[in-house]
Amino acid sequence: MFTFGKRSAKFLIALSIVAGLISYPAHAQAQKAAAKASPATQASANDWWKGAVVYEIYPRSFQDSNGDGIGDLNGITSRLDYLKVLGVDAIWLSPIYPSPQVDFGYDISDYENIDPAYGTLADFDRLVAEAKKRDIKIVMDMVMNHTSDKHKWFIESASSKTNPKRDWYVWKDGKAPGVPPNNWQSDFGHSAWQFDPKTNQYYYHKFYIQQPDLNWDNPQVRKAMYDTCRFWMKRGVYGFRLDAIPTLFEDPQDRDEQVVKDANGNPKINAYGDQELITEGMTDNLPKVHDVEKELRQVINEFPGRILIGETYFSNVADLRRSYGIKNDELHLPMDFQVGMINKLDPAAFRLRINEAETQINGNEPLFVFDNHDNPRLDARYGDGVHDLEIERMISTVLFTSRDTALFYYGDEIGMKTTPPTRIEDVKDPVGRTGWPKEKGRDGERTPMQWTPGPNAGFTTGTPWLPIPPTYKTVNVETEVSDYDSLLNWYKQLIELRRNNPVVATGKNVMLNTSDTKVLAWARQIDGQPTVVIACNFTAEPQKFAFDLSGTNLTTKQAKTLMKTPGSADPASLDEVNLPPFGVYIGQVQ
Ligand SMILES: [Ca+2]
Ligand SMILES: [Ca+2]
Repeated sequence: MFTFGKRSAKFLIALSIVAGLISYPAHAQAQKAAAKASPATQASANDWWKGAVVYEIYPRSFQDSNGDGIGDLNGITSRLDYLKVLGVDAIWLSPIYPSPQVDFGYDISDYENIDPAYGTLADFDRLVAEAKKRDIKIVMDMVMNHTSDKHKWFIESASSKTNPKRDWYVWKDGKAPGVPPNNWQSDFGHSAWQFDPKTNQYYYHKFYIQQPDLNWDNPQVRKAMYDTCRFWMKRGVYGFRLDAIPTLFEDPQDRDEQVVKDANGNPKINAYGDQELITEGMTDNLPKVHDVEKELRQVINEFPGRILIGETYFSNVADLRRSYGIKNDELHLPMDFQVGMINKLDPAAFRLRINEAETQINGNEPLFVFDNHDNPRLDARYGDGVHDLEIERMISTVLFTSRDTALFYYGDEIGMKTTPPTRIEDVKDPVGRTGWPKEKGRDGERTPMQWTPGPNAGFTTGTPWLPIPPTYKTVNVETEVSDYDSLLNWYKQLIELRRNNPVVATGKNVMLNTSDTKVLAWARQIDGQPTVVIACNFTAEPQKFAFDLSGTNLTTKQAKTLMKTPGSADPASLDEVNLPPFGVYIGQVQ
């Protein structure tokens, strides 16, 4: 049994649900009342995604329901109450389609079914229905750049040069016998061209050999993929996360990519031992992508309230802005990795990037994301090994109290640690097998969700497909639920603050103390409503911080504390905020 200490009744009920002590329907009325006040429901229903909280589930690793060691749809359905209480508005499911699993689902062999490892279409329908009861929307991953080489389209395409589906993929002659058409490389290492002896041509694969690229210049390909989107929207799916969307097109002249040079003018060599190439404009980010994004938006618009999220790794805000469409007629939410992947605790960099998202994307909604299934978890990219909990608290504060749609990755909320394999024979991700030992692959951020301190962390009764990290005894939902100062409860409170305070949900972002090198501070404002101010200490030393409100219209320095680092004192005024190492203060100006 848990000991709760002195907590509000509301919090007790919520915690009990999280712990699975009572079921959701018993509490439905209280949730409904809470939902009434939420800004998301005040906005027009079709704009539900603005200010929403989106949770990425890697289905293989979330919850196993049948003891085969692999997470599945029924497992996800059994954890919806947890997500409801956490405050999640939508779930993005990494791919669950039939797949040979060469790239764990990002190699799809049938776009309109469910992989038997994850369940059935009936299981999927039940997941959608149960999620809907809890006002949680399902967003599917959609992989449009390539299929599996086991997809019937590719099998037909590869069968002969005259097959009607030959032109559905990117086939080219070699430059000479044994020489590929050009120097393009796979993002997963080595040449992007695979020779097919049967038809004496090469096919192009931006990713694995088993992931041939579709030819997006072919209108039949476009129609097939758009119909697939309709298929899932009819089943109640609320939109798509478009995998690798900037890579749809390649240079029509097949020109070589340029080699990146190091400081001495020598070719730069990457982790796979290949020369690093400049992909921009050749196999990445071609202008024609925007034509497809516009067409997709039209397809999406056939169903109200549906959204397009983009996997858009851009190096500048202009490309990000362009992805929304010149007339805001492309992606609703291209991911802004420029904030989340700064990967060092530099307040100036955070200030610059957050402000760009606020001021340079035509007033559109930014989508901030700090973590996903392709990158080491937060501890590995931002932690110092000493204050990881405090740093993760701070990062989550930036995520949930900025003006954005907030996307986070399963396990972030309990502080799961990156746990890469230590021996090559244990590596499941082919990226790690190709790149070992420099590149250990992505297994380390895909370990099973840690639910309990019990056997296999409550993930499975069988043998988990990836080992459970040793941290699970303390880093798990059940343990953290009963600790008021845990990261899990910090997440829950932040999300609750965002749901209940319209200024935190949608107010404009105004950066404060803009030359401070140690503290990142900003204000959230809506005319006529109390301003909310936030300060995050980006250093391992305590800071005495004074908010500089000169960039705002505020005249008072009196504030009510909304949230603060556990154990720290309420400040007497905004001139004297004592921030512990990596500490956080959120106040409402009076
Ligand atoms: Ca299973
Ligand atoms: Ca492509």
